[in-house]
Amino acid sequence: MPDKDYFINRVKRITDKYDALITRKNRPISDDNGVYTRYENPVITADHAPLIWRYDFNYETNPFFMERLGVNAAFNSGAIELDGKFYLVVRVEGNDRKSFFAVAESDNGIDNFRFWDYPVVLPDTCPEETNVYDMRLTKHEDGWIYGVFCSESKDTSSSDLSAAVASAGIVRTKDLKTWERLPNLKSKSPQQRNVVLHPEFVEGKYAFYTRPQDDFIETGSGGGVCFGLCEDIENPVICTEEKVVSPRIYHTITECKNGAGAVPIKTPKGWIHIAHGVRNTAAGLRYVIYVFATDLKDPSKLIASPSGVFIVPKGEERVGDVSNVVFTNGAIARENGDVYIYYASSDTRLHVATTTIEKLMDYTFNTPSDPLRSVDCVKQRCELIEKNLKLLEK
Ligand code: M1P
Repeated sequence: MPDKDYFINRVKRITDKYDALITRKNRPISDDNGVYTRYENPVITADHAPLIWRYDFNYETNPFFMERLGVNAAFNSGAIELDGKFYLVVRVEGNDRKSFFAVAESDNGIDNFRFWDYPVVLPDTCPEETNVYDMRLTKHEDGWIYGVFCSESKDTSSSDLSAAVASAGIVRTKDLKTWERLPNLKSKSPQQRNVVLHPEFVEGKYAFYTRPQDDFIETGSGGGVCFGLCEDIENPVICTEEKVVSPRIYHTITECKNGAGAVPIKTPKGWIHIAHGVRNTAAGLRYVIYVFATDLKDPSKLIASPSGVFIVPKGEERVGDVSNVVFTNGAIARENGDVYIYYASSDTRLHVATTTIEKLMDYTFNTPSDPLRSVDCVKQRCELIEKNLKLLEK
């Protein structure tokens, strides 16, 4: 057994390192696209998980000061602003592969995020549920904050050990501390993931963006991000046809699948959605973030679809537990027009990109849409070049 000094030194060294990490300043890095700003450091990593979650601080039972319950990753986060503070409900994945939710808060939204002492304790009302992840936080006009997340269970009807079923779990809270669990959302689709609750009533009903899928991984006949209404949030059933809002399209970034991301942001011109699209490649699936807009009065109606990618994995973001992935399930739009987009890279860590409503609207409504064929894309680009050459010749 090591002597007490060894233990004390290790506790000090690890605590100092942790304190330095969570008080580190984050600096903007220049982004030439003019749409948003990226930052030097991730805002949350596995190393941000509090030491009291991971180490046993008792010399008698942990003389080597070993990590007992490690954290493997901290990524896809719901986001909300409450009383001027930034809160994330982070997907934390233990070394045991099970994910759970934990609240982290920051004063400025770009650095110094600190986890609360305890993770979120969800009411255990769903005995078959094995895993939970990717909570979207909706400040609903009914006065509640809803969390809609993926509730994953083993598919007991299959002989495949890995077969699983995804459905949309729903919780609600007023303070992010006490959570009430509601029944999982029912829809006609065998599985659902990436479900988002719209913040306003539509036709007097709760409105959900859904992502019907035939299988746990493959969306199959699921046509893309859909929209459906629900009469009673305490007995949540999609009672309308799930209408496709943002479709999967051949040879685009949504060909393989797509899914709603952050809760849509209300702007004077329409609801702006920051979503993810997936294509297949020889190196596996590539997840990128894209944007679309829907009508203010009828959020099931697509009104703008800027071409191509909005955020792609760059540099170190490209590598992680599931490489070549960026994914978002949370953004904060402040009263002053500032927007904070929380996106995770490669299912490993969480970043922020900042922009403004004005820039987001300009991007969304003035970026041309995808003409879908190379020949037309070249035509589109030549038109831009021609206009620019004329201007620059003057
Ligand atoms: O691994 C990438 C992402 O895969 C899933 O997204 P989708 O359902 O669109 O395939 C989610 O499990 C997400 O958590 C994950 O980041």
